[in-house]
Amino acid sequence: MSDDKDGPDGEAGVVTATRTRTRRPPRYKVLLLNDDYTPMEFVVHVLERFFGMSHAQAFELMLTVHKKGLAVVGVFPYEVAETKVSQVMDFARRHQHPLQCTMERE
Ligand code: TYC
Repeated sequence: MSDDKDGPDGEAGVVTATRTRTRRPPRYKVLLLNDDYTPMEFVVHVLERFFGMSHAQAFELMLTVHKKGLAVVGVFPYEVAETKVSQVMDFARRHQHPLQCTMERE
């Protein structure tokens, strides 16, 4: 029996096994590193300004970095992560603080 869904050779019921996989684009963690010199208030300001955090969120995350040495402050597509890192590094440099921000593939 052949119907409209059959191909030209009448291959009803044959499911093609090969399928192009849908890959989600890689994401990148933006990490903030602790140091002994950057003022806590400056770090809080950075987190509010460049990562859209509330003051309370920013303060809590700053303390996590201070205590643990580093923390992930956000996860983004490559170009967004790169922009955040540049913004933080430029801002810190302009204020003469040694704050370090890096990114790594998730
Ligand atoms: N450790 C710094 C201080 O005691 C504060 C600080 C927190 C610095 C987080 C960097 O990413 C940082 N002033």
